[in-house]
Amino acid sequence: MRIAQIKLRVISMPLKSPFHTHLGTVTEREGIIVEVIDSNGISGYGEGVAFTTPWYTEETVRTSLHIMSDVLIPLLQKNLIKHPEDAAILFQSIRRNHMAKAGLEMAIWDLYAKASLTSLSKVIGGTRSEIASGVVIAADSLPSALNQIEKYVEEGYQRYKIKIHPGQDYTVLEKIRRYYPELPIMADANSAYTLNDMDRLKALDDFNLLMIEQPLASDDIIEHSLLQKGINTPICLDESIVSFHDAKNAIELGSCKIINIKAGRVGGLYEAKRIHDYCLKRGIDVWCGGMIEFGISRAHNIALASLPGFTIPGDISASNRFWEEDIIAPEVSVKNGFVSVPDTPGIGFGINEKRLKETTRIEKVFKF
Ligand code: OSB
Ligand code: MG
Repeated sequence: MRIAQIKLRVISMPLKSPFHTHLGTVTEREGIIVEVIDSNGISGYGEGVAFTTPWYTEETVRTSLHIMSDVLIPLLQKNLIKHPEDAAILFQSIRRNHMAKAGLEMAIWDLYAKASLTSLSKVIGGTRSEIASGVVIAADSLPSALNQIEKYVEEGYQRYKIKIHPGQDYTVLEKIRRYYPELPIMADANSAYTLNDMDRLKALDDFNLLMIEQPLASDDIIEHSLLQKGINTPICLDESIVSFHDAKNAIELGSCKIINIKAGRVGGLYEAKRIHDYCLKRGIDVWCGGMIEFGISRAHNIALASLPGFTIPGDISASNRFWEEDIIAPEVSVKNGFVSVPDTPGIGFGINEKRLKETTRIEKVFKF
């Protein structure tokens, strides 16, 4: 593999409707579209999924752009990459900055798969031809949450994730359960609770939730193990798991029964796959998390979720869940609750050049 050029584009797009969590509201999404071009003119695409501000992890669009431009791309310029795993291992010399690393590493995976005329799913060991699709409800009121659920039920989604925080938990879930006694629902707290809320979280056992995601601190593993001993609802970790090492420790300590894998959060597909493989061996269910992403990252998520251990529907919704018009063509669509896994080379989605152009705010080119 000979990299000839890398293009970074910072894009910006409004969401169709605001995304509310207790940490803040997202109305406009910025992201970094990474294009890695080889000496034959083949382009591989990745997406830097950090947000504009560091509300979910410490990275931002600007720190990612800096780390990619001034640290990671120079490493790629100095070292020959024969396989995407070489890039993942090369990047291990740099601490953290996982979303910056993942954006580049995943573009290299797409390029590698395209150059091998193989789908990305197949290259990483995917076994599914379609994946079950779940959707997130991030509303600022109960009526709005109920409206959203009603709409998404019509669209056929197979799992519903409700954002909760103290005061917007028991009563909200109770109402939802009253209308939808059988719906597969789960809750995501994005670290809104502490161990002092043990009773409050125990009370949620009433609702037969598939799981509760990241109830306690974003960097905690120990306290989650104490919480899991006190409640029946399975705990799923998101923010706390930023590496294979974290996943191993959390499983060992009984801090969670399920892991949400996001390639961006753990530094790329290589690390995501290591976590997946370990969980599969240990009988821990995993699912693919979402980042309010554009089509490139969505396409990578589809390939990742085609691995055998992804047994629970993830946050992989249709392009039209968030966007009027996505930057890929065709867009990701959900039919009868499933997204089909492309079998064409690479991520299997093309670029909507017009949409990419009109949303691009910054463009940087690096020649090799
Ligand atoms: O906590 O899983 C999360 C979105 C942005 C940042 C963090 C999270 C989320 C979501 C999923 O909940 C959004 C999606 O479907 O893309
Ligand atoms: Mg989460």
